[in-house]
Amino acid sequence: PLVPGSSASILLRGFALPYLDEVLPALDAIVLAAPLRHMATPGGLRMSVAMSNCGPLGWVTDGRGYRYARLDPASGLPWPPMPPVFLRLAQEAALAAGYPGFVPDACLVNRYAPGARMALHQDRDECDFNAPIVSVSLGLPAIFLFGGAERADKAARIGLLHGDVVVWGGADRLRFHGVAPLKEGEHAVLGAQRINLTFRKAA
Ligand code: MD5
Ligand code: FE
Repeated sequence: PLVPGSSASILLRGFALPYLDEVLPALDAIVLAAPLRHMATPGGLRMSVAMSNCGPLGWVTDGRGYRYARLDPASGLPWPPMPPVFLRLAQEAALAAGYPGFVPDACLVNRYAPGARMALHQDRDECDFNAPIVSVSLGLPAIFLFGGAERADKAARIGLLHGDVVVWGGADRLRFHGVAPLKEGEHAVLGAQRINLTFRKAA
């Protein structure tokens, strides 16, 4: 377990590393077609994390709320397709964590520059909370905040490194979670940023 009392999430250290020769060029193509952008929360605040998506559905936020959308609001075009290596990585990680048959239809690309953070929240915009979420960390290390079922519950701090994959499932799927402000640094492969790929079954 990730922390005592958590049963259904698994941290797979370095699981993504063998995939990166294919993943990184595919990621470059995605952010060329659907550039990373700072979206606004429903309350009108600019998010410090820059985001894009690939796959049939993409997570978006604006003054109308949070939702999954088939089209990139910036271009009016469908999001770039999910590269086969992304799907393979997500499915093989889910299988390794005990979740066979995971078929993600959304991949959110989160880009953290130094100082960027994600406040404690739950992922509740998906239709099926029984499906796990697979997250892939790339670039600079981050401190992940793994909270409880209530916002006020104390969060455990988990260091996530380049190539780490976490499969969030079962009872952990609806825990509050976030990312502490990214520390300055220069990663040998990714430079001064952390990228997180989050694979979900949204529909
Ligand atoms: C990140 N992104 O590192 C994280 C990885 C997001 C987000 O939180 O919403 O884009 S996904 C971590 C996650 C997902 C679902 C459940 C739990 C954690 N959890 O129960 O702790 O950019
Ligand atoms: Fe989240």
